[in-house]
Amino acid sequence: MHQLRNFAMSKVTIVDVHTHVYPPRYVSILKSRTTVPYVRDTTPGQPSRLIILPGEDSPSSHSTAAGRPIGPEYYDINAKIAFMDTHGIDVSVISLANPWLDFLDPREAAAVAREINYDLDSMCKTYPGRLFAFGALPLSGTTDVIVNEIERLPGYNYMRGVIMGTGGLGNGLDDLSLDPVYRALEANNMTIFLHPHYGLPKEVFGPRAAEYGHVLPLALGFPLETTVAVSRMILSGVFDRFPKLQVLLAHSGGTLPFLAGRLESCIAHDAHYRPEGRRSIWDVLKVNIMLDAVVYSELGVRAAAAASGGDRVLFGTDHPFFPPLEAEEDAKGESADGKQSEKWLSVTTNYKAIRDAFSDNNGQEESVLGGNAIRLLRLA
Ligand code: 5CU
Repeated sequence: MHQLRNFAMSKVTIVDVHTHVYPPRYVSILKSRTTVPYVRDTTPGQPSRLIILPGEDSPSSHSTAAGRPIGPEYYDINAKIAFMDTHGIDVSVISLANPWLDFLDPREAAAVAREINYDLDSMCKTYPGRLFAFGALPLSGTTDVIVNEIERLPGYNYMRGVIMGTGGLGNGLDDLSLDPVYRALEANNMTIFLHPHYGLPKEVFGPRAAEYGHVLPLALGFPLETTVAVSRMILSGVFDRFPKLQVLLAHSGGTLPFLAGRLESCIAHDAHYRPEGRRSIWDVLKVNIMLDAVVYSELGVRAAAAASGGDRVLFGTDHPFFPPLEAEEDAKGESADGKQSEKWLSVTTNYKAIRDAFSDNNGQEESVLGGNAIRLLRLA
Protein backbone atom coordinates (compact mmCIF):
# COMPACT_ATOMS: atom_id res chain seq x y z
CA MET A 1 0.00 0.00 0.00
CA HIS A 2 1.48 3.34 -1.03
CA GLN A 3 1.68 6.10 1.53
CA LEU A 4 0.60 9.38 -0.04
CA ARG A 5 3.30 11.99 0.35
CA ASN A 6 2.09 14.97 2.34
CA PHE A 7 2.40 17.50 -0.44
CA ALA A 8 1.17 20.29 1.80
CA MET A 9 4.33 19.89 3.88
CA SER A 10 6.62 20.02 0.84
CA LYS A 11 7.46 23.06 -1.27
CA VAL A 12 5.46 21.78 -4.25
CA THR A 13 2.57 24.07 -5.12
CA ILE A 14 -0.46 21.99 -5.98
CA VAL A 15 -3.02 23.42 -8.38
CA ASP A 16 -6.40 21.86 -9.13
CA VAL A 17 -7.58 22.92 -12.58
CA HIS A 18 -10.70 20.76 -12.66
CA THR A 19 -12.92 21.75 -9.76
CA HIS A 20 -16.48 22.95 -10.03
CA VAL A 21 -18.88 25.16 -8.17
CA TYR A 22 -22.54 26.08 -8.58
CA PRO A 23 -22.74 29.65 -7.21
CA PRO A 24 -25.84 30.13 -5.00
CA ARG A 25 -27.41 32.27 -7.72
CA TYR A 26 -27.15 29.34 -10.13
CA VAL A 27 -28.60 26.92 -7.55
CA SER A 28 -31.58 29.30 -7.24
CA ILE A 29 -32.09 29.08 -11.00
CA LEU A 30 -32.02 25.27 -10.79
CA LYS A 31 -34.45 25.33 -7.85
CA SER A 32 -36.91 27.39 -9.87
CA ARG A 33 -37.07 24.74 -12.58
CA THR A 34 -39.00 21.48 -12.87
CA THR A 35 -37.31 19.93 -15.87
CA VAL A 36 -33.68 18.83 -16.30
CA PRO A 37 -31.50 20.53 -15.17
CA TYR A 38 -33.04 21.26 -11.79
CA VAL A 39 -32.70 20.80 -8.05
CA ARG A 40 -35.44 18.71 -6.50
CA ASP A 41 -36.30 19.35 -2.87
CA THR A 42 -37.42 15.95 -1.63
CA THR A 43 -39.05 14.92 1.60
CA PRO A 44 -38.08 16.89 4.75
CA GLY A 45 -34.89 15.55 6.30
CA GLN A 46 -33.69 14.23 2.95
CA PRO A 47 -31.04 16.10 0.97
CA SER A 48 -32.14 18.00 -2.13
CA ARG A 49 -31.09 16.23 -5.30
CA LEU A 50 -29.26 17.72 -8.23
CA ILE A 51 -30.73 16.43 -11.47
CA ILE A 52 -28.52 17.44 -14.36
CA LEU A 53 -27.89 14.51 -16.66
CA PRO A 54 -30.38 13.48 -19.32
CA GLY A 55 -32.54 10.62 -18.03
CA GLU A 56 -31.78 10.91 -14.33
CA ASP A 57 -35.03 12.52 -13.40
CA SER A 58 -36.84 9.44 -12.11
CA PRO A 59 -38.30 10.20 -8.64
CA SER A 60 -38.88 6.53 -7.89
CA SER A 61 -35.20 5.63 -7.86
CA HIS A 62 -32.84 6.49 -5.00
CA SER A 63 -29.78 5.19 -6.79
CA THR A 64 -27.11 7.49 -8.19
CA ALA A 65 -29.04 7.38 -11.44
CA ALA A 66 -31.68 9.63 -9.85
CA GLY A 67 -29.43 12.63 -9.43
CA ARG A 68 -27.06 13.24 -6.54
CA PRO A 69 -27.59 14.69 -3.05
CA ILE A 70 -26.48 18.31 -3.09
CA GLY A 71 -24.77 19.82 -0.05
CA PRO A 72 -22.53 22.86 0.63
CA GLU A 73 -19.61 21.34 -1.24
CA TYR A 74 -21.54 22.20 -4.43
CA TYR A 75 -22.16 25.89 -3.73
CA ASP A 76 -20.26 27.12 -0.67
CA ILE A 77 -16.77 28.41 -1.46
CA ASN A 78 -15.71 27.86 2.15
CA ALA A 79 -16.41 24.15 1.68
CA LYS A 80 -14.17 24.25 -1.42
CA ILE A 81 -11.34 25.76 0.61
CA ALA A 82 -11.84 23.14 3.35
CA PHE A 83 -11.65 20.41 0.70
CA MET A 84 -8.47 21.99 -0.71
CA ASP A 85 -6.89 22.13 2.74
CA THR A 86 -7.76 18.50 3.42
CA HIS A 87 -6.08 17.40 0.20
CA GLY A 88 -3.04 19.70 0.26
CA ILE A 89 -4.27 21.77 -2.68
CA ASP A 90 -2.85 25.29 -2.68
CA VAL A 91 -4.69 26.83 -5.62
CA SER A 92 -7.90 25.93 -7.46
CA VAL A 93 -9.14 27.18 -10.81
CA ILE A 94 -12.88 26.98 -10.21
CA SER A 95 -15.46 26.59 -12.97
CA LEU A 96 -19.24 26.46 -13.16
CA ALA A 97 -20.30 22.81 -13.39
CA ASN A 98 -22.38 21.33 -16.18
CA PRO A 99 -24.70 22.10 -17.84
CA TRP A 100 -23.43 25.67 -17.44
CA LEU A 101 -25.69 28.21 -19.17
CA ASP A 102 -26.54 26.02 -22.14
CA PHE A 103 -30.22 25.66 -21.24
CA LEU A 104 -31.01 29.35 -20.70
CA ASP A 105 -33.52 31.27 -22.72
CA PRO A 106 -31.41 33.28 -25.21
CA ARG A 107 -33.02 36.48 -23.93
CA GLU A 108 -31.63 36.02 -20.41
CA ALA A 109 -28.29 34.38 -21.28
CA ALA A 110 -26.20 37.56 -21.45
CA ALA A 111 -27.37 38.91 -18.08
CA VAL A 112 -26.99 35.56 -16.29
CA ALA A 113 -23.48 35.05 -17.71
CA ARG A 114 -22.46 38.47 -16.42
CA GLU A 115 -23.85 37.69 -12.97
CA ILE A 116 -22.32 34.23 -12.74
CA ASN A 117 -18.92 35.48 -13.86
CA TYR A 118 -19.15 38.26 -11.32
CA ASP A 119 -20.00 35.65 -8.65
CA LEU A 120 -17.05 33.44 -9.63
CA ASP A 121 -14.62 36.36 -9.57
CA SER A 122 -15.99 37.50 -6.21
CA MET A 123 -15.44 34.03 -4.76
CA CYS A 124 -11.83 34.23 -5.92
CA LYS A 125 -11.47 37.63 -4.27
CA THR A 126 -12.53 36.13 -0.95
CA TYR A 127 -9.42 33.95 -0.94
CA PRO A 128 -6.81 35.96 -2.86
CA GLY A 129 -4.13 33.80 -4.42
CA ARG A 130 -5.94 30.56 -3.68
CA LEU A 131 -8.62 30.77 -6.33
CA PHE A 132 -8.77 31.59 -10.03
CA ALA A 133 -11.65 30.88 -12.41
CA PHE A 134 -12.82 29.74 -15.81
CA GLY A 135 -15.85 31.87 -16.67
CA ALA A 136 -19.14 30.80 -18.24
CA LEU A 137 -20.38 31.84 -21.67
CA PRO A 138 -23.95 32.70 -22.75
CA LEU A 139 -23.83 30.13 -25.54
CA SER A 140 -27.59 30.19 -26.14
CA GLY A 141 -27.23 33.86 -27.09
CA THR A 142 -25.98 35.36 -30.34
CA THR A 143 -22.28 35.36 -31.20
CA ASP A 144 -22.20 39.11 -30.52
CA VAL A 145 -23.43 38.52 -26.99
CA ILE A 146 -20.89 35.73 -26.47
CA VAL A 147 -17.98 37.74 -27.83
CA ASN A 148 -19.04 40.67 -25.68
CA GLU A 149 -18.81 38.51 -22.56
CA ILE A 150 -15.41 37.14 -23.59
CA GLU A 151 -14.13 40.69 -23.99
CA ARG A 152 -15.24 41.50 -20.44
CA LEU A 153 -13.27 38.63 -18.89
CA PRO A 154 -9.79 40.23 -18.84
CA GLY A 155 -11.34 43.05 -16.78
CA TYR A 156 -11.77 40.61 -13.92
CA ASN A 157 -8.76 39.83 -11.76
CA TYR A 158 -9.05 36.09 -11.64
CA MET A 159 -10.46 34.86 -14.96
CA ARG A 160 -8.10 32.67 -16.93
CA GLY A 161 -10.44 31.17 -19.49
CA VAL A 162 -13.92 29.77 -20.03
CA ILE A 163 -15.53 26.41 -19.47
CA MET A 164 -17.46 25.13 -22.49
CA GLY A 165 -19.50 22.06 -23.27
CA THR A 166 -19.45 20.27 -26.58
CA GLY A 167 -22.67 21.74 -27.99
CA GLY A 168 -21.31 25.12 -29.07
CA LEU A 169 -24.12 27.15 -30.60
CA GLY A 170 -26.15 23.97 -31.08
CA ASN A 171 -24.17 22.35 -33.86
CA GLY A 172 -20.99 21.29 -32.09
CA LEU A 173 -17.55 22.82 -31.95
CA ASP A 174 -16.71 22.42 -35.66
CA ASP A 175 -19.41 24.97 -36.50
CA LEU A 176 -17.89 27.81 -38.55
CA SER A 177 -20.28 30.22 -36.82
CA LEU A 178 -18.10 29.79 -33.74
CA ASP A 179 -15.12 31.42 -35.43
CA PRO A 180 -15.79 34.86 -33.87
CA VAL A 181 -15.90 33.15 -30.47
CA TYR A 182 -12.61 31.31 -31.05
CA ARG A 183 -11.07 34.52 -32.41
CA ALA A 184 -12.08 36.47 -29.30
CA LEU A 185 -10.82 33.74 -26.96
CA GLU A 186 -7.48 33.58 -28.75
CA ALA A 187 -7.13 37.38 -28.83
CA ASN A 188 -7.92 37.69 -25.13
CA ASN A 189 -5.64 34.82 -24.12
CA MET A 190 -8.53 32.87 -22.59
CA THR A 191 -8.13 29.09 -22.41
CA ILE A 192 -11.14 26.91 -23.22
CA PHE A 193 -11.76 24.24 -20.60
CA LEU A 194 -13.65 21.72 -22.75
CA HIS A 195 -15.91 19.55 -20.62
CA PRO A 196 -18.54 16.92 -21.46
CA HIS A 197 -22.14 16.83 -20.33
CA TYR A 198 -24.38 15.29 -22.97
CA GLY A 199 -22.64 11.91 -23.26
CA LEU A 200 -23.65 9.44 -25.93
CA PRO A 201 -27.17 8.51 -27.10
CA LYS A 202 -28.58 6.21 -24.41
CA GLU A 203 -29.28 3.42 -26.92
CA VAL A 204 -25.51 2.85 -27.10
CA PHE A 205 -25.58 1.49 -23.56
CA GLY A 206 -28.38 -1.00 -24.15
CA PRO A 207 -31.63 -1.87 -22.37
CA ARG A 208 -29.94 -2.79 -19.08
CA ALA A 209 -28.10 0.53 -18.72
CA ALA A 210 -30.23 1.74 -15.79
CA GLU A 211 -29.04 -1.22 -13.70
CA TYR A 212 -25.53 0.21 -13.79
CA GLY A 213 -26.34 3.63 -12.31
CA HIS A 214 -24.09 6.39 -13.68
CA VAL A 215 -21.20 4.11 -14.55
CA LEU A 216 -21.53 3.86 -18.33
CA PRO A 217 -22.45 7.51 -19.04
CA LEU A 218 -19.72 8.87 -16.77
CA ALA A 219 -16.92 6.39 -17.41
CA LEU A 220 -17.46 6.06 -21.17
CA GLY A 221 -20.07 8.55 -22.38
CA PHE A 222 -18.30 11.63 -20.98
CA PRO A 223 -14.79 10.87 -22.32
CA LEU A 224 -16.07 9.75 -25.72
CA GLU A 225 -18.15 12.91 -26.01
CA THR A 226 -15.00 14.98 -25.42
CA THR A 227 -13.03 12.87 -27.88
CA VAL A 228 -15.56 13.39 -30.66
CA ALA A 229 -15.87 17.12 -29.91
CA VAL A 230 -12.15 17.87 -30.02
CA SER A 231 -11.65 15.63 -33.06
CA ARG A 232 -14.29 17.65 -34.90
CA MET A 233 -12.47 20.86 -33.92
CA ILE A 234 -9.23 19.44 -35.32
CA LEU A 235 -10.81 18.12 -38.53
CA SER A 236 -12.60 21.39 -39.24
CA GLY A 237 -9.31 23.29 -38.98
CA VAL A 238 -10.05 25.33 -35.84
CA PHE A 239 -6.40 25.06 -34.78
CA ASP A 240 -5.19 25.94 -38.29
CA ARG A 241 -7.27 29.12 -38.27
CA PHE A 242 -6.51 29.95 -34.61
CA PRO A 243 -3.00 28.58 -34.05
CA LYS A 244 -2.65 30.16 -30.59
CA LEU A 245 -5.98 28.93 -29.21
CA GLN A 246 -5.49 26.91 -26.00
CA VAL A 247 -7.85 24.11 -24.99
CA LEU A 248 -7.72 22.18 -21.73
CA LEU A 249 -9.45 18.82 -22.20
CA ALA A 250 -11.32 17.28 -19.30
CA HIS A 251 -10.61 13.71 -18.23
CA SER A 252 -7.22 13.59 -19.96
CA GLY A 253 -8.74 14.20 -23.35
CA GLY A 254 -11.10 11.23 -23.23
CA THR A 255 -9.55 8.72 -25.60
CA LEU A 256 -7.73 11.25 -27.80
CA PRO A 257 -4.20 10.32 -26.61
CA PHE A 258 -4.91 6.67 -27.44
CA LEU A 259 -6.71 7.29 -30.73
CA ALA A 260 -4.68 10.20 -32.16
CA GLY A 261 -2.61 7.86 -34.31
CA ARG A 262 -5.70 6.21 -35.71
CA LEU A 263 -7.22 9.61 -36.48
CA GLU A 264 -4.04 10.63 -38.33
CA SER A 265 -4.04 7.38 -40.26
CA CYS A 266 -7.71 7.68 -41.23
CA ILE A 267 -7.08 11.22 -42.46
CA ALA A 268 -4.10 10.11 -44.53
CA HIS A 269 -6.23 7.41 -46.14
CA ASP A 270 -9.35 9.43 -46.85
CA ALA A 271 -9.67 10.54 -50.43
CA HIS A 272 -12.50 12.96 -49.56
CA TYR A 273 -10.73 14.85 -46.83
CA ARG A 274 -7.60 16.63 -48.07
CA PRO A 275 -7.33 20.08 -46.48
CA GLU A 276 -4.35 22.19 -47.57
CA GLY A 277 -1.64 22.79 -44.98
CA ARG A 278 -3.37 20.84 -42.24
CA ARG A 279 -1.40 20.60 -38.99
CA SER A 280 -0.94 17.09 -37.68
CA ILE A 281 -2.86 16.01 -34.61
CA TRP A 282 0.45 15.40 -32.81
CA ASP A 283 1.42 19.02 -33.40
CA VAL A 284 -1.96 20.29 -32.14
CA LEU A 285 -1.68 18.05 -29.07
CA LYS A 286 1.68 19.57 -28.13
CA VAL A 287 0.93 23.20 -28.95
CA ASN A 288 -2.79 23.83 -28.40
CA ILE A 289 -4.01 21.10 -26.10
CA MET A 290 -3.57 20.69 -22.36
CA LEU A 291 -4.84 17.55 -20.65
CA ASP A 292 -6.02 17.34 -17.08
CA ALA A 293 -4.86 14.34 -15.08
CA VAL A 294 -8.34 13.27 -13.99
CA VAL A 295 -8.03 9.74 -15.33
CA TYR A 296 -7.52 7.65 -12.18
CA SER A 297 -4.68 5.44 -13.47
CA GLU A 298 -0.94 5.53 -14.01
CA LEU A 299 -1.50 4.22 -17.53
CA GLY A 300 -3.88 7.07 -18.34
CA VAL A 301 -1.49 9.74 -17.00
CA ARG A 302 1.38 8.21 -18.99
CA ALA A 303 -0.73 8.26 -22.16
CA ALA A 304 -1.64 11.91 -21.56
CA ALA A 305 2.02 12.87 -21.03
CA ALA A 306 3.10 10.88 -24.09
CA ALA A 307 0.50 12.64 -26.24
CA SER A 308 0.79 16.28 -25.12
CA GLY A 309 4.05 16.24 -23.17
CA GLY A 310 4.51 16.13 -19.39
CA ASP A 311 4.64 19.93 -19.52
CA ARG A 312 0.98 20.08 -20.64
CA VAL A 313 -0.67 17.68 -18.17
CA LEU A 314 -2.37 19.33 -15.18
CA PHE A 315 -3.63 17.94 -11.87
CA GLY A 316 -7.37 18.06 -11.17
CA THR A 317 -9.97 16.56 -8.85
CA ASP A 318 -13.47 16.99 -10.36
CA HIS A 319 -14.66 18.16 -6.91
CA PRO A 320 -17.48 18.15 -5.79
CA PHE A 321 -18.29 15.13 -7.95
CA PHE A 322 -17.16 11.64 -6.91
CA PRO A 323 -17.35 12.18 -3.12
CA PRO A 324 -16.95 9.24 -0.73
CA LEU A 325 -20.28 7.41 -0.69
CA GLU A 326 -20.77 7.98 3.06
CA ALA A 327 -20.40 11.75 2.58
CA GLU A 328 -23.12 11.64 -0.10
CA GLU A 329 -25.47 9.87 2.25
CA ASP A 330 -24.75 12.44 4.96
CA ALA A 331 -25.24 15.50 2.75
CA LYS A 332 -28.31 17.10 4.28
CA GLY A 333 -28.02 20.46 2.62
CA GLU A 334 -26.58 21.84 5.86
CA SER A 335 -22.97 22.14 6.88
CA ALA A 336 -20.90 19.16 5.78
CA ASP A 337 -18.16 20.15 8.24
CA GLY A 338 -18.12 16.74 9.85
CA LYS A 339 -16.92 15.26 6.59
CA GLN A 340 -14.51 17.97 5.48
CA SER A 341 -11.46 16.30 6.94
CA GLU A 342 -11.90 12.99 5.11
CA LYS A 343 -9.66 12.35 2.13
CA TRP A 344 -11.58 11.46 -1.01
CA LEU A 345 -10.70 8.24 -2.80
CA SER A 346 -11.22 9.95 -6.18
CA VAL A 347 -8.48 12.45 -5.26
CA THR A 348 -5.99 10.09 -3.64
CA THR A 349 -6.31 7.80 -6.67
CA ASN A 350 -5.31 10.64 -8.97
CA TYR A 351 -2.40 11.70 -6.73
CA LYS A 352 -1.12 8.14 -6.76
CA ALA A 353 -1.52 7.81 -10.54
CA ILE A 354 0.60 10.94 -11.05
CA ARG A 355 3.25 9.84 -8.60
CA ASP A 356 3.49 6.36 -10.13
CA ALA A 357 3.54 7.69 -13.70
CA PHE A 358 6.52 9.93 -12.99
CA SER A 359 8.39 7.89 -10.38
CA ASP A 360 11.40 7.70 -12.72
CA ASN A 361 11.31 11.30 -13.87
CA ASN A 362 12.44 13.94 -11.40
CA GLY A 363 10.61 17.20 -11.64
CA GLN A 364 7.79 16.04 -13.91
CA GLU A 365 5.51 15.10 -11.01
CA GLU A 366 5.85 18.58 -9.49
CA SER A 367 5.15 20.17 -12.87
CA VAL A 368 1.96 18.14 -13.33
CA LEU A 369 0.85 18.84 -9.76
CA GLY A 370 1.15 22.59 -10.14
CA GLY A 371 4.01 24.07 -12.16
CA ASN A 372 2.34 23.49 -15.52
CA ALA A 373 -0.89 25.16 -14.42
CA ILE A 374 0.96 28.13 -12.95
CA ARG A 375 2.87 28.64 -16.20
CA LEU A 376 0.16 27.86 -18.74
CA LEU A 377 -2.69 29.63 -16.95
CA ARG A 378 -0.60 32.53 -15.65
CA LEU A 379 -1.41 31.96 -11.98
CA ALA A 380 1.80 33.36 -10.51
O1 5CU B 1 -21.26 12.78 -11.47
C1 5CU B 1 -21.60 13.54 -12.38
O2 5CU B 1 -22.70 13.60 -12.84
C2 5CU B 1 -20.60 14.47 -12.91
C3 5CU B 1 -21.00 15.59 -13.66
O3 5CU B 1 -22.15 15.80 -13.94
N1 5CU B 1 -20.09 16.47 -14.04
C4 5CU B 1 -18.80 16.29 -13.75
O4 5CU B 1 -17.98 17.12 -14.07
N2 5CU B 1 -18.42 15.19 -13.09
C5 5CU B 1 -19.30 14.28 -12.67
